[in-house]
Amino acid sequence: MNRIRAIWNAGGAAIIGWLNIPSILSAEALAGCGYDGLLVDLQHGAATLDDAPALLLAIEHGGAEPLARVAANNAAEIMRLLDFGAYGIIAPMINSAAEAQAFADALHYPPRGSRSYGPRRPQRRFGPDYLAAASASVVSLAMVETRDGLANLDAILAVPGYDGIFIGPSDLALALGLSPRPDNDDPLLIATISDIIARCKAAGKRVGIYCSGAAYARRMIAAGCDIVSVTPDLLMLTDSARAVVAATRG
Ligand code: 3PY
Ligand code: MG
Repeated sequence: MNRIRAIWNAGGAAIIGWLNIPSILSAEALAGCGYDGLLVDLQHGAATLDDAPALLLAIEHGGAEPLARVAANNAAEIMRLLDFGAYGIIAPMINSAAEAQAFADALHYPPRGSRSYGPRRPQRRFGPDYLAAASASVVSLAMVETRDGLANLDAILAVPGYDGIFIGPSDLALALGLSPRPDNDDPLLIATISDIIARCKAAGKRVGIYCSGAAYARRMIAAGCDIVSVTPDLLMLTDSARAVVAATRG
């Protein structure tokens, strides 16, 4: 069973980490730090599709559920990541019901979707029963973070075959005419996030959000989020490096 889905089924919220740095050493180590899942960011992180198999393997070996954000809502990329052992897919900038439908189709084998069969790594985890387990083994979140995505949210939510919405607060801020900044608490942004959460709940979909710090992530869980990401690896590294240098200078 996918760890994140198990947490959801038990009524909890999942906490995931976010990798911008394509290092198997830090991926494996961070995966053992208590995260429920660890995500390889192929959109804004440095990892390419070629880096993904080793990173996903290192995350699974380290003890967290391996996830990936694709660079774009591209069926071929999604299917390759699933074959390499990503058990969660986040697709950026979903703007319409048709885009949500294309996302859902890529995630499932026929007759439910159009995924092509060749599950190189999942077969090792699930054995010969993988086909029966495949759909439930993956958690899937479509990002709503643009003006079109917001305008079409109800139609996007009406599409079956994916778990829910993941909110990108920086792009969402831009869509609202605000400036993107970490853990933004601009009242318009917060009201929009609350509205998205409420509409996801009403539609029976999961909802999550990208966070920079623990306080914002806790606030978002309290607001109803089923999954939060906290804190991107590069930010943790630079924050602690600054603190160490400052403490040493005295
Ligand atoms: C956003 O905040 O727009 C994101 O996509 C998080 O990386
Ligand atoms: Mg974004």
